[in-house]
Amino acid sequence: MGRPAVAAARPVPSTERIKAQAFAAGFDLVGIARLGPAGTFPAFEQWLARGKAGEMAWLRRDAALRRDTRLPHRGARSAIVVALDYGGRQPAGTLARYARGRDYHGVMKERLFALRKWLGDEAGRPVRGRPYVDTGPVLERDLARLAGLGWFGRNTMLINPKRGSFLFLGALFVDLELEADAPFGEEHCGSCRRCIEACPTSAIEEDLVLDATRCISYLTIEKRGDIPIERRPAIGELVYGCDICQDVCPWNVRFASDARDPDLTTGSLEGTPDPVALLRMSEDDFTRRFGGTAVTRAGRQGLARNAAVALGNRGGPGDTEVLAQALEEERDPVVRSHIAWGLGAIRTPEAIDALRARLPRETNEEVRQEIDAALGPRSSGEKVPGGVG
Ligand code: B12
Ligand code: SF4
Ligand code: SF4
Repeated sequence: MGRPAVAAARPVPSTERIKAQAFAAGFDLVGIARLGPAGTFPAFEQWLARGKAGEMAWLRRDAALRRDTRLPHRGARSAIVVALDYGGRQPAGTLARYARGRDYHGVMKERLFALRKWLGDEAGRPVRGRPYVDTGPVLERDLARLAGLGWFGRNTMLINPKRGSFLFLGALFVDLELEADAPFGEEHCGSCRRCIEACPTSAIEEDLVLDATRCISYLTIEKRGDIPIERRPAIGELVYGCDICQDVCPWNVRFASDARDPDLTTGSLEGTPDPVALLRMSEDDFTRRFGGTAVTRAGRQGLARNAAVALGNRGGPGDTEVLAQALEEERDPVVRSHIAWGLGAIRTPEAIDALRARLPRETNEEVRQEIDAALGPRSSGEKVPGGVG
């Protein structure tokens, strides 16, 4: 009996070939970074300490591992850092562009696993390593800058001078010593402050700090349970995520491209889904419609809650009736609370009648308080965005 043939180890492919393979796999930018201390970790620690992460406890749990990119995956030496352009030129809508296609985590990881296999085949030995796409304790923008892919804009986005910022970032960590690219050393925001001025919730502070607790992306995606009342008016009609600080950025105005990647665009969701349909969705409807997309992160409760806020802010013809009916029929108290708020925001005599009619029948204490507040005098909100991005 002969022993199975073992492929002889060969030299690792050159960085030029690795990059060509990554481009062939569908990535739009590729750079190589040597793993080591993350330069912006002190900024991340301060951001956490100042409470800017809100309730994103998962960021705190493994915070220390973000200090140095050698920590998350033992034995890794280099990262092949990639960006995938998801098409900033798609029309603006109430559903952020990044979430309209198939979930990018899966798309990018599949490609990075294929790249690892190709590396192993080429080198004649298995290459150890793992892909990171928003899924591990890695400061991905820090790593992308280190790999030469772009600079940190004032809106904190990683901006590439030829593609703008409508990019997903990811990295394949490998146990190979690869020749690293030069870090991106320039900064091209200059005196521009358009993102700061356009942000409807004033979430962008000076010095590249983003207060996530004010950011519509956090409020509509990451925040569980209630959205703080004082934040609801400024969310406008957005139902999932926010692209405003990228839409106004001159680098996107100039360089954003059409959505081209078939893995992301096939069967993609409409940019402005009907909030009435979102509010009325059952769990099964939600899974059928949003399964396999990034929208699953908010869950049915989160999306229906956001739709109630959007309807309250829109206050269009028929919205009072929709909310009044939902106040009676909705079973989830978190969603019901936001429906009550929506009626209070619309404030027509019919909306007030619906709230008054519900109050004696409402058994949930939190919802009762929302109805009381909605019936009371309106508190002044923040400025409301005129459009949807
Ligand atoms: C938590 C998180 C959020 C939070 C907080 C965002 C934030 N800006 O902090 C919320 C929910 C608000 C969010 C929103 C969005 N996110 Co997000 N998010 C993340 C996540 C998981 C961690 C980010 C983090 O560590 N934040 C902490 C702060 C301190 O770091 P940072 O914002 O990245 O800031 C960097 C620089 O600006 C700089 N910096 C910050 N402060 C300072 C201070 C000084 C002095 C200096 C020198 C530098 C500096 O250093 C940081 C890099 O280490 C990353 C994935 C990852 N693992 O990295 C995705 C990620 C950043 N998100 C992404 C996307 C697409 C979005 C949205 C566009 C989605 C949407 N349309 O709604 C918005 C954009 C909002 C915005 N303007 O940032 C992409 C960004 C791609 C890119 N081109 O930059 C990432 C990389 C996911 C991915 N793999 O593609 N996100
Ligand atoms: S994503 Fe929207 S809310 Fe968040 S910082 Fe940008 S403009 Fe402001
Ligand atoms: S809008 Fe202006 S300040 Fe903001 S990230 Fe873009 S170039 Fe920088």
